[in-house]
Amino acid sequence: MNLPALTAEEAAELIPHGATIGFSGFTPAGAAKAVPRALAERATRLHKQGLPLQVRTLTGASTGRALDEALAEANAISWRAPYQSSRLVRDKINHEELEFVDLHLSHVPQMVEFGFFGSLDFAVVEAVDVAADGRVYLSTSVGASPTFLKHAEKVIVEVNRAHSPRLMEMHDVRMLPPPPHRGHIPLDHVLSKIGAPYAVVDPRKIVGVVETLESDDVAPFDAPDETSRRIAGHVLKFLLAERQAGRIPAEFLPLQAGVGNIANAVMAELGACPDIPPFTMYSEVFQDALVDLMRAGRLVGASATSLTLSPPQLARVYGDMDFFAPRIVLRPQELSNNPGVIRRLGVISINTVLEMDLTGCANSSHVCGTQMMNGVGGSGDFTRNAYLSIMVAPSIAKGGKISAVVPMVSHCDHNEHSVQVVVTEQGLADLRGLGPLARARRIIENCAHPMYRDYLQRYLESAPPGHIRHNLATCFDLHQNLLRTGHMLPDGK
Ligand code: 0RQ
Repeated sequence: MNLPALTAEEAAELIPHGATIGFSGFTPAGAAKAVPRALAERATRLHKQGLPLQVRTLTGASTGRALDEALAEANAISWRAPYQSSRLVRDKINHEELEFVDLHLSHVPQMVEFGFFGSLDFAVVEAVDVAADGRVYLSTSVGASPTFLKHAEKVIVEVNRAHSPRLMEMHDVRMLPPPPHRGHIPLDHVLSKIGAPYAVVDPRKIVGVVETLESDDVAPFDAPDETSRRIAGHVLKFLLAERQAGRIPAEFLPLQAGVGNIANAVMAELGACPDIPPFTMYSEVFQDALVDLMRAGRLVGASATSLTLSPPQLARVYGDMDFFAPRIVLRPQELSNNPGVIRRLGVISINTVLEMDLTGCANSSHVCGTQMMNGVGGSGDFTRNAYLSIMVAPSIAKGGKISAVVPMVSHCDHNEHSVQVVVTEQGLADLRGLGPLARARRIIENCAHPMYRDYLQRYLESAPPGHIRHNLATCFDLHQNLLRTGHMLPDGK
Protein backbone atom coordinates (compact mmCIF):
# COMPACT_ATOMS: atom_id res chain seq x y z
CA MET A 1 0.00 0.00 0.00
CA ASN A 2 1.09 3.57 -0.65
CA LEU A 3 1.63 5.65 2.47
CA PRO A 4 0.06 9.15 2.28
CA ALA A 5 2.71 11.88 1.84
CA LEU A 6 1.77 15.12 3.60
CA THR A 7 3.37 18.43 4.44
CA ALA A 8 3.89 19.13 8.13
CA GLU A 9 1.08 21.73 7.93
CA GLU A 10 -1.33 19.20 6.39
CA ALA A 11 -0.43 16.66 9.07
CA ALA A 12 -0.93 19.23 11.85
CA GLU A 13 -4.43 19.99 10.46
CA LEU A 14 -5.45 16.42 11.29
CA ILE A 15 -4.89 16.86 15.02
CA PRO A 16 -7.97 18.13 16.89
CA HIS A 17 -8.22 20.13 20.11
CA GLY A 18 -8.00 17.84 23.14
CA ALA A 19 -6.09 15.05 21.37
CA THR A 20 -3.58 12.98 23.34
CA ILE A 21 -0.36 12.63 21.34
CA GLY A 22 2.66 10.41 21.88
CA PHE A 23 5.62 12.25 20.36
CA SER A 24 8.98 10.61 19.71
CA GLY A 25 11.96 12.10 21.50
CA PHE A 26 14.17 11.26 24.43
CA THR A 27 16.07 14.51 24.96
CA PRO A 28 16.14 16.44 21.64
CA ALA A 29 17.47 13.22 20.06
CA GLY A 30 14.92 11.77 17.69
CA ALA A 31 12.23 14.22 18.76
CA ALA A 32 9.47 15.00 16.27
CA LYS A 33 10.13 18.45 14.86
CA ALA A 34 8.19 19.59 11.81
CA VAL A 35 4.72 18.47 12.89
CA PRO A 36 4.79 19.88 16.46
CA ARG A 37 6.17 23.16 15.05
CA ALA A 38 3.35 23.29 12.49
CA LEU A 39 0.85 22.38 15.20
CA ALA A 40 2.14 25.27 17.33
CA GLU A 41 1.74 27.67 14.39
CA ARG A 42 -1.80 26.41 13.80
CA ALA A 43 -2.64 26.82 17.50
CA THR A 44 -1.37 30.41 17.43
CA ARG A 45 -3.58 31.16 14.38
CA LEU A 46 -6.65 29.55 15.95
CA HIS A 47 -6.11 31.25 19.31
CA LYS A 48 -6.06 34.63 17.52
CA GLN A 49 -9.47 33.75 16.12
CA GLY A 50 -10.69 32.84 19.60
CA LEU A 51 -10.72 29.10 18.80
CA PRO A 52 -9.23 26.48 21.13
CA LEU A 53 -6.32 24.16 20.27
CA GLN A 54 -4.54 22.46 23.11
CA VAL A 55 -3.21 18.91 23.21
CA ARG A 56 -2.06 16.43 25.83
CA THR A 57 1.52 15.37 25.13
CA LEU A 58 3.48 12.29 26.07
CA THR A 59 7.11 11.80 25.05
CA GLY A 60 10.02 9.57 26.01
CA ALA A 61 11.64 12.28 28.15
CA SER A 62 12.62 15.90 27.45
CA THR A 63 12.56 17.02 23.81
CA GLY A 64 13.85 19.75 21.51
CA ARG A 65 12.86 23.37 20.91
CA ALA A 66 10.55 22.51 18.00
CA LEU A 67 8.41 20.41 20.31
CA ASP A 68 8.17 21.53 23.95
CA GLU A 69 9.26 25.14 23.47
CA ALA A 70 7.20 25.75 20.34
CA LEU A 71 4.02 24.17 21.71
CA ALA A 72 4.39 25.89 25.09
CA GLU A 73 5.01 29.25 23.43
CA ALA A 74 1.80 28.76 21.46
CA ASN A 75 0.00 27.84 24.68
CA ALA A 76 -0.92 24.57 22.99
CA ILE A 77 -0.20 22.03 25.78
CA SER A 78 -2.78 21.31 28.47
CA TRP A 79 -1.19 18.18 29.97
CA ARG A 80 2.35 16.83 29.77
CA ALA A 81 4.24 13.71 30.90
CA PRO A 82 6.79 12.26 31.81
CA TYR A 83 9.83 14.68 31.88
CA GLN A 84 10.78 18.05 30.43
CA SER A 85 13.67 20.47 30.56
CA SER A 86 12.19 23.48 28.80
CA ARG A 87 12.19 26.85 30.57
CA LEU A 88 8.80 27.75 29.07
CA VAL A 89 7.14 24.47 29.98
CA ARG A 90 8.63 24.72 33.48
CA ASP A 91 7.17 28.23 33.90
CA LYS A 92 3.75 27.07 32.80
CA ILE A 93 3.88 24.07 35.14
CA ASN A 94 4.84 26.28 38.08
CA HIS A 95 2.13 28.82 37.23
CA GLU A 96 -0.45 26.03 37.18
CA GLU A 97 -1.15 26.68 33.49
CA LEU A 98 -0.12 23.18 32.46
CA GLU A 99 -0.81 19.90 34.25
CA PHE A 100 2.42 17.91 34.51
CA VAL A 101 2.76 14.26 35.51
CA ASP A 102 6.31 13.46 36.62
CA LEU A 103 7.06 9.77 36.03
CA HIS A 104 9.83 7.21 36.26
CA LEU A 105 10.76 6.83 32.61
CA SER A 106 10.78 3.02 32.64
CA HIS A 107 7.10 3.09 33.62
CA VAL A 108 5.87 5.11 30.65
CA PRO A 109 5.41 2.36 28.03
CA GLN A 110 3.50 0.06 30.38
CA MET A 111 1.26 2.90 31.57
CA VAL A 112 0.42 3.86 27.98
CA GLU A 113 -0.13 0.25 26.97
CA PHE A 114 -2.66 -0.34 29.73
CA GLY A 115 -4.46 2.95 29.22
CA PHE A 116 -3.47 4.65 32.49
CA PHE A 117 -3.77 7.99 30.65
CA GLY A 118 -6.80 7.11 28.54
CA SER A 119 -6.53 6.38 24.85
CA LEU A 120 -3.73 7.65 22.66
CA ASP A 121 -5.19 9.50 19.68
CA PHE A 122 -1.99 10.13 17.73
CA ALA A 123 1.63 9.04 17.56
CA VAL A 124 3.97 11.51 15.85
CA VAL A 125 7.27 9.75 15.45
CA GLU A 126 10.55 10.66 13.76
CA ALA A 127 12.17 7.87 11.74
CA VAL A 128 14.89 7.39 9.17
CA ASP A 129 12.54 5.30 7.07
CA VAL A 130 9.13 3.64 7.05
CA ALA A 131 8.22 0.62 4.97
CA ALA A 132 4.79 0.06 3.38
CA ASP A 133 4.29 -3.00 5.60
CA GLY A 134 4.60 -0.85 8.74
CA ARG A 135 8.22 -1.34 9.77
CA VAL A 136 9.42 1.96 11.23
CA TYR A 137 13.18 2.49 11.42
CA LEU A 138 13.54 4.99 14.26
CA SER A 139 16.16 7.75 14.36
CA THR A 140 18.41 8.85 17.23
CA SER A 141 16.14 7.71 20.03
CA VAL A 142 13.87 4.75 20.64
CA GLY A 143 12.29 5.96 23.90
CA ALA A 144 8.60 5.10 24.11
CA SER A 145 8.02 5.32 20.35
CA PRO A 146 7.40 1.58 19.75
CA THR A 147 4.59 1.73 22.33
CA PHE A 148 3.15 4.96 20.90
CA LEU A 149 3.15 3.39 17.41
CA LYS A 150 1.43 0.26 18.66
CA HIS A 151 -1.29 1.95 20.69
CA ALA A 152 -2.09 5.21 18.90
CA GLU A 153 -5.23 5.29 16.80
CA LYS A 154 -3.56 7.38 14.08
CA VAL A 155 0.09 7.71 13.22
CA ILE A 156 2.16 10.44 11.56
CA VAL A 157 5.77 9.60 10.66
CA GLU A 158 8.40 12.29 10.11
CA VAL A 159 11.03 10.74 7.87
CA ASN A 160 14.13 12.79 8.63
CA ARG A 161 16.77 12.49 5.88
CA ALA A 162 19.36 14.29 8.04
CA HIS A 163 20.05 11.03 9.87
CA SER A 164 22.16 8.07 8.80
CA PRO A 165 19.99 5.20 7.55
CA ARG A 166 22.54 2.96 9.25
CA LEU A 167 21.11 3.92 12.68
CA MET A 168 19.02 0.78 12.35
CA GLU A 169 22.19 -1.21 13.06
CA MET A 170 22.13 0.13 16.63
CA HIS A 171 18.42 -0.40 17.30
CA ASP A 172 17.10 -3.31 19.29
CA VAL A 173 13.33 -3.03 19.66
CA ARG A 174 11.61 -5.56 21.84
CA MET A 175 8.16 -5.11 23.36
CA LEU A 176 7.45 -6.86 26.64
CA PRO A 177 4.50 -9.24 26.87
CA PRO A 178 1.79 -8.25 29.36
CA PRO A 179 2.09 -9.28 33.02
CA PRO A 180 1.76 -11.83 34.58
CA HIS A 181 3.30 -13.57 31.55
CA ARG A 182 6.24 -11.27 31.11
CA GLY A 183 8.85 -13.99 31.64
CA HIS A 184 12.58 -13.55 31.59
CA ILE A 185 14.17 -10.67 29.65
CA PRO A 186 17.15 -12.42 28.01
CA LEU A 187 19.43 -9.43 28.36
CA ASP A 188 22.60 -10.44 30.17
CA HIS A 189 25.18 -8.12 28.67
CA VAL A 190 25.21 -4.42 27.82
CA LEU A 191 25.41 -5.26 24.11
CA SER A 192 22.86 -8.15 24.08
CA LYS A 193 20.38 -7.78 21.25
CA ILE A 194 17.02 -9.39 21.84
CA GLY A 195 14.67 -7.70 19.36
CA ALA A 196 14.34 -6.22 15.87
CA PRO A 197 16.07 -3.21 14.27
CA TYR A 198 12.66 -1.58 13.70
CA ALA A 199 9.41 -0.78 15.48
CA VAL A 200 6.14 -2.01 14.02
CA VAL A 201 2.91 -0.19 13.22
CA ASP A 202 -0.26 -1.30 11.50
CA PRO A 203 0.23 0.60 8.18
CA ARG A 204 -3.53 1.29 7.97
CA LYS A 205 -3.13 3.64 10.94
CA ILE A 206 -0.57 5.83 9.13
CA VAL A 207 -2.40 9.00 8.12
CA GLY A 208 0.67 10.91 6.97
CA VAL A 209 4.35 10.64 6.15
CA VAL A 210 6.19 13.95 6.32
CA GLU A 211 9.66 14.29 4.76
CA THR A 212 12.07 16.45 6.82
CA LEU A 213 15.75 17.38 6.85
CA GLU A 214 16.69 18.78 10.25
CA SER A 215 19.38 18.00 12.85
CA ASP A 216 18.61 17.27 16.49
CA ASP A 217 19.16 20.52 18.40
CA VAL A 218 21.52 19.07 20.99
CA ALA A 219 23.84 21.68 22.49
CA PRO A 220 27.49 20.70 23.03
CA PHE A 221 28.59 20.39 26.66
CA ASP A 222 30.83 22.99 28.23
CA ALA A 223 34.24 21.76 29.35
CA PRO A 224 33.94 20.49 32.94
CA ASP A 225 34.40 23.25 35.52
CA GLU A 226 36.52 22.96 38.67
CA THR A 227 33.56 21.87 40.85
CA SER A 228 32.61 19.07 38.45
CA ARG A 229 36.23 17.95 38.21
CA ARG A 230 36.52 17.77 41.99
CA ILE A 231 33.30 15.77 42.27
CA ALA A 232 34.56 13.46 39.53
CA GLY A 233 37.86 13.04 41.40
CA HIS A 234 36.05 11.89 44.58
CA VAL A 235 33.90 9.44 42.61
CA LEU A 236 36.94 8.02 40.84
CA LYS A 237 38.89 7.56 44.08
CA PHE A 238 35.91 5.79 45.64
CA LEU A 239 35.41 3.43 42.70
CA LEU A 240 39.12 2.54 42.62
CA ALA A 241 39.03 1.73 46.34
CA GLU A 242 35.90 -0.40 45.89
CA ARG A 243 37.62 -2.36 43.14
CA GLN A 244 40.75 -2.72 45.26
CA ALA A 245 38.58 -4.09 48.11
CA GLY A 246 36.97 -6.61 45.74
CA ARG A 247 33.51 -5.04 45.99
CA ILE A 248 33.70 -4.18 42.29
CA PRO A 249 35.03 -7.00 40.11
CA ALA A 250 38.34 -6.52 38.28
CA GLU A 251 36.52 -6.32 34.94
CA PHE A 252 34.42 -3.47 36.44
CA LEU A 253 30.64 -2.97 36.31
CA PRO A 254 28.45 -1.12 33.79
CA LEU A 255 27.97 2.55 34.56
CA GLN A 256 25.00 4.87 34.28
CA ALA A 257 25.53 8.60 34.35
CA GLY A 258 22.87 11.29 34.20
CA VAL A 259 23.10 14.15 31.75
CA GLY A 260 25.04 17.37 32.32
CA ASN A 261 28.37 18.81 33.29
CA ILE A 262 29.10 16.61 36.33
CA ALA A 263 28.24 13.35 34.59
CA ASN A 264 30.42 14.40 31.67
CA ALA A 265 33.32 15.17 34.02
CA VAL A 266 32.96 11.83 35.82
CA MET A 267 33.04 9.93 32.55
CA ALA A 268 36.08 11.88 31.35
CA GLU A 269 37.89 11.22 34.65
CA LEU A 270 37.16 7.49 34.52
CA GLY A 271 38.25 7.38 30.90
CA ALA A 272 41.55 9.08 31.67
CA CYS A 273 42.44 6.83 34.63
CA PRO A 274 44.76 3.96 33.63
CA ASP A 275 43.76 1.96 36.74
CA ILE A 276 40.16 1.66 35.53
CA PRO A 277 39.90 -1.11 32.92
CA PRO A 278 38.01 -0.50 29.67
CA PHE A 279 34.39 -0.29 30.80
CA THR A 280 30.80 -0.47 29.58
CA MET A 281 27.69 1.64 30.15
CA TYR A 282 24.10 0.66 30.77
CA SER A 283 22.52 4.08 30.72
CA GLU A 284 19.69 5.97 29.07
CA VAL A 285 21.56 8.70 27.23
CA PHE A 286 24.69 8.34 25.09
CA GLN A 287 26.22 11.81 25.25
CA ASP A 288 29.11 13.77 23.74
CA ALA A 289 31.98 12.75 26.06
CA LEU A 290 31.34 9.09 25.30
CA VAL A 291 32.24 9.39 21.61
CA ASP A 292 35.87 10.18 22.44
CA LEU A 293 36.01 7.52 25.16
CA MET A 294 34.72 4.92 22.73
CA ARG A 295 37.14 6.00 20.01
CA ALA A 296 40.00 5.74 22.52
CA GLY A 297 39.00 2.18 23.43
CA ARG A 298 38.13 3.16 27.03
CA LEU A 299 34.38 2.66 26.63
CA VAL A 300 33.91 -0.69 24.92
CA GLY A 301 30.13 -0.93 24.75
CA ALA A 302 27.08 1.15 25.61
CA SER A 303 23.36 0.51 25.95
CA ALA A 304 21.09 3.56 25.90
CA THR A 305 17.75 4.72 24.55
CA SER A 306 19.03 7.88 22.88
CA LEU A 307 22.05 9.12 20.99
CA THR A 308 22.07 12.63 22.46
CA LEU A 309 24.97 14.07 20.49
CA SER A 310 25.74 17.59 19.35
CA PRO A 311 25.86 17.84 15.53
CA PRO A 312 29.70 17.61 15.29
CA GLN A 313 29.86 14.49 17.50
CA LEU A 314 26.91 12.89 15.71
CA ALA A 315 28.67 13.54 12.39
CA ARG A 316 31.71 11.67 13.71
CA VAL A 317 29.54 8.71 14.62
CA TYR A 318 27.72 8.74 11.26
CA GLY A 319 31.10 9.04 9.52
CA ASP A 320 32.33 5.79 11.04
CA MET A 321 29.35 3.52 11.56
CA ASP A 322 31.55 0.46 10.93
CA PHE A 323 33.24 1.30 14.24
CA PHE A 324 30.36 2.72 16.31
CA ALA A 325 27.33 0.61 15.29
CA PRO A 326 28.59 -2.67 16.84
CA ARG A 327 29.44 -0.86 20.10
CA ILE A 328 26.14 0.96 20.80
CA VAL A 329 22.67 -0.52 21.33
CA LEU A 330 19.59 1.73 21.43
CA ARG A 331 16.60 0.13 23.20
CA PRO A 332 13.08 1.14 24.26
CA GLN A 333 13.20 3.01 27.59
CA GLU A 334 11.30 0.16 29.21
CA LEU A 335 14.49 -1.88 28.70
CA SER A 336 17.27 0.73 28.86
CA ASN A 337 15.88 1.69 32.29
CA ASN A 338 14.51 -1.70 33.29
CA PRO A 339 14.78 -2.24 37.07
CA GLY A 340 15.35 -6.01 36.74
CA VAL A 341 18.09 -5.63 34.15
CA ILE A 342 19.81 -2.82 36.10
CA ARG A 343 19.88 -5.07 39.18
CA ARG A 344 21.02 -8.09 37.17
CA LEU A 345 23.93 -6.30 35.50
CA GLY A 346 25.01 -4.60 38.75
CA VAL A 347 24.94 -1.10 37.34
CA ILE A 348 26.78 1.70 39.16
CA SER A 349 24.53 4.78 38.90
CA ILE A 350 25.67 8.38 39.17
CA ASN A 351 22.98 11.08 39.13
CA THR A 352 22.87 14.78 39.92
CA VAL A 353 20.45 16.12 42.51
CA LEU A 354 19.32 19.57 43.62
CA GLU A 355 19.62 18.79 47.33
CA MET A 356 20.28 15.97 49.76
CA ASP A 357 19.48 15.74 53.44
CA LEU A 358 21.12 14.46 56.59
CA THR A 359 19.53 11.01 56.25
CA GLY A 360 20.58 10.60 52.61
CA CYS A 361 17.23 11.39 51.01
CA ALA A 362 17.63 13.29 47.74
CA ASN A 363 15.58 15.79 45.76
CA SER A 364 16.14 15.80 41.99
CA SER A 365 13.16 17.76 40.89
CA HIS A 366 11.50 20.45 43.04
CA VAL A 367 13.11 23.70 44.20
CA CYS A 368 11.92 24.45 47.73
CA GLY A 369 9.51 21.55 47.42
CA THR A 370 7.15 23.41 45.09
CA GLN A 371 8.82 24.63 41.89
CA MET A 372 9.41 21.95 39.24
CA MET A 373 12.85 21.97 37.65
CA ASN A 374 12.81 19.08 35.10
CA GLY A 375 11.43 15.97 36.76
CA VAL A 376 12.71 12.72 38.25
CA GLY A 377 13.53 11.38 34.76
CA GLY A 378 15.39 8.10 34.75
CA SER A 379 17.27 8.83 37.96
CA GLY A 380 14.85 6.79 40.09
CA ASP A 381 14.91 3.79 37.76
CA PHE A 382 18.67 3.59 38.22
CA THR A 383 19.13 4.78 41.82
CA ARG A 384 16.62 2.35 43.28
CA ASN A 385 18.04 -0.66 41.46
CA ALA A 386 21.76 0.03 41.13
CA TYR A 387 24.45 -2.14 42.71
CA LEU A 388 25.99 1.11 43.88
CA SER A 389 23.91 4.29 43.78
CA ILE A 390 25.81 7.56 43.88
CA MET A 391 24.22 11.02 44.14
CA VAL A 392 26.26 14.08 43.25
CA ALA A 393 25.75 17.84 43.54
CA PRO A 394 27.81 20.98 43.99
CA SER A 395 27.66 21.72 47.75
CA ILE A 396 26.28 25.21 47.10
CA ALA A 397 24.24 26.88 44.36
CA LYS A 398 23.71 30.53 43.38
CA GLY A 399 27.04 31.66 44.79
CA GLY A 400 26.40 30.16 48.22
CA LYS A 401 22.86 31.44 48.76
CA ILE A 402 21.70 27.81 48.61
CA SER A 403 23.16 24.76 50.35
CA ALA A 404 22.73 21.40 48.64
CA VAL A 405 22.96 19.75 52.07
CA VAL A 406 19.86 20.57 54.11
CA PRO A 407 18.35 19.13 57.31
CA MET A 408 15.37 17.64 55.46
CA VAL A 409 14.81 17.63 51.70
CA SER A 410 11.86 19.78 50.66
CA HIS A 411 10.78 17.06 48.20
CA CYS A 412 11.93 13.44 48.19
CA ASP A 413 12.60 11.65 44.89
CA HIS A 414 15.10 9.11 46.28
CA ASN A 415 14.87 7.98 49.86
CA GLU A 416 17.61 6.87 52.23
CA HIS A 417 16.95 3.19 51.42
CA SER A 418 18.04 3.75 47.82
CA VAL A 419 20.89 6.24 48.18
CA GLN A 420 24.22 4.70 49.17
CA VAL A 421 26.84 7.33 48.45
CA VAL A 422 26.58 11.14 48.28
CA VAL A 423 29.25 13.39 46.83
CA THR A 424 29.91 17.11 46.57
CA GLU A 425 33.12 18.88 45.59
CA GLN A 426 33.87 18.95 49.36
CA GLY A 427 34.08 15.18 49.57
CA LEU A 428 32.26 11.86 49.54
CA ALA A 429 30.08 10.24 52.19
CA ASP A 430 29.78 6.48 51.98
CA LEU A 431 26.53 5.83 53.84
CA ARG A 432 26.49 2.05 53.59
CA GLY A 433 26.05 0.36 56.93
CA LEU A 434 25.58 3.60 58.86
CA GLY A 435 22.61 4.37 61.10
CA PRO A 436 20.86 7.74 60.74
CA LEU A 437 23.01 9.67 63.24
CA ALA A 438 26.30 8.41 61.79
CA ARG A 439 25.02 9.17 58.30
CA ALA A 440 24.13 12.70 59.24
CA ARG A 441 27.53 13.33 60.82
CA ARG A 442 29.37 11.95 57.83
CA ILE A 443 27.35 13.98 55.35
CA ILE A 444 27.96 17.19 57.30
CA GLU A 445 31.69 16.51 57.72
CA ASN A 446 32.40 15.27 54.22
CA CYS A 447 29.90 16.97 51.92
CA ALA A 448 28.46 20.19 53.36
CA HIS A 449 30.06 23.47 52.34
CA PRO A 450 32.08 25.02 55.23
CA MET A 451 29.69 28.00 55.10
CA TYR A 452 26.82 25.70 56.21
CA ARG A 453 28.64 23.13 58.36
CA ASP A 454 28.16 24.86 61.72
CA TYR A 455 24.48 25.46 61.11
CA LEU A 456 23.89 21.81 60.18
CA GLN A 457 25.94 20.61 63.12
CA ARG A 458 23.90 22.74 65.53
CA TYR A 459 20.66 21.56 63.95
CA LEU A 460 21.66 17.93 64.41
CA GLU A 461 22.98 18.22 67.94
CA SER A 462 19.95 20.18 69.16
CA ALA A 463 17.30 18.00 67.52
CA PRO A 464 15.40 15.70 69.90
CA PRO A 465 16.72 12.13 70.03
CA GLY A 466 15.07 9.37 68.03
CA HIS A 467 16.02 6.76 65.47
CA ILE A 468 16.18 9.70 63.09
CA ARG A 469 16.99 13.03 64.73
CA HIS A 470 14.82 15.76 63.36
CA ASN A 471 13.29 18.93 64.66
CA LEU A 472 10.00 19.22 62.83
CA ALA A 473 9.67 22.86 63.93
CA THR A 474 12.94 23.96 62.28
CA CYS A 475 13.85 21.38 59.63
CA PHE A 476 12.79 23.71 56.81
CA ASP A 477 14.24 26.92 58.23
CA LEU A 478 16.91 27.10 55.50
CA HIS A 479 14.22 26.84 52.82
CA GLN A 480 12.02 29.37 54.62
CA ASN A 481 14.94 31.79 54.80
CA LEU A 482 15.61 31.32 51.11
CA LEU A 483 12.01 32.06 50.20
CA ARG A 484 11.86 35.06 52.51
CA THR A 485 15.26 36.65 51.90
CA GLY A 486 16.82 34.95 48.86
CA HIS A 487 19.55 33.42 51.07
CA MET A 488 19.41 30.24 53.18
CA LEU A 489 21.63 31.90 55.83
CA PRO A 490 20.82 35.59 55.50
CA ASP A 491 23.04 36.65 58.41
CA GLY A 492 25.77 34.15 57.60
CA LYS A 493 25.08 31.93 60.64
O1 0RQ B 1 20.35 27.09 37.96
O2 0RQ B 1 20.46 27.21 35.52
O3 0RQ B 1 19.68 29.18 36.87
O4 0RQ B 1 22.08 28.47 36.96
O5 0RQ B 1 19.60 24.42 39.25
O6 0RQ B 1 21.87 23.09 38.24
O7 0RQ B 1 24.23 22.62 38.87
O8 0RQ B 1 23.68 23.43 36.51
O9 0RQ B 1 23.10 21.10 37.34
O10 0RQ B 1 22.22 21.09 34.92
O11 0RQ B 1 23.11 19.03 36.12
O12 0RQ B 1 20.93 20.03 36.74
C1 0RQ B 1 19.15 18.02 39.29
C2 0RQ B 1 18.25 19.77 37.76
C3 0RQ B 1 20.73 19.40 37.97
C4 0RQ B 1 19.32 17.69 36.78
C5 0RQ B 1 19.34 18.72 37.95
C6 0RQ B 1 20.05 25.36 40.24
C7 0RQ B 1 21.40 25.79 39.70
C8 0RQ B 1 21.11 25.91 38.23
C9 0RQ B 1 20.85 23.50 37.39
P1 0RQ B 1 20.67 28.07 36.74
P2 0RQ B 1 23.30 22.64 37.69
P3 0RQ B 1 22.39 20.30 36.16
C10 0RQ B 1 19.28 10.99 33.48
C11 0RQ B 1 19.04 11.25 34.91
C12 0RQ B 1 16.81 14.85 37.37
C13 0RQ B 1 16.75 13.85 36.24
C14 0RQ B 1 17.92 12.92 36.22
C15 0RQ B 1 18.01 16.90 36.71
C16 0RQ B 1 20.16 24.74 37.98
O13 0RQ B 1 20.39 16.81 36.90
O14 0RQ B 1 17.03 17.35 36.15
O15 0RQ B 1 18.74 12.84 37.12
N1 0RQ B 1 17.97 15.69 37.34
N2 0RQ B 1 18.00 12.20 35.14
O16 0RQ B 1 21.82 27.01 40.28
C17 0RQ B 1 17.54 25.76 43.83
C18 0RQ B 1 18.82 24.03 44.77
C19 0RQ B 1 19.60 24.01 43.56
C20 0RQ B 1 19.24 24.90 42.54
C21 0RQ B 1 20.93 23.68 41.88
N3 0RQ B 1 19.08 23.21 45.77
N4 0RQ B 1 17.81 24.91 44.84
N5 0RQ B 1 18.21 25.76 42.66
N6 0RQ B 1 20.10 24.67 41.53
N7 0RQ B 1 20.65 23.27 43.13
C22 0RQ B 1 18.77 12.04 32.48
C23 0RQ B 1 17.33 11.85 32.00
O17 0RQ B 1 16.51 11.41 32.71
C24 0RQ B 1 17.01 12.25 30.58
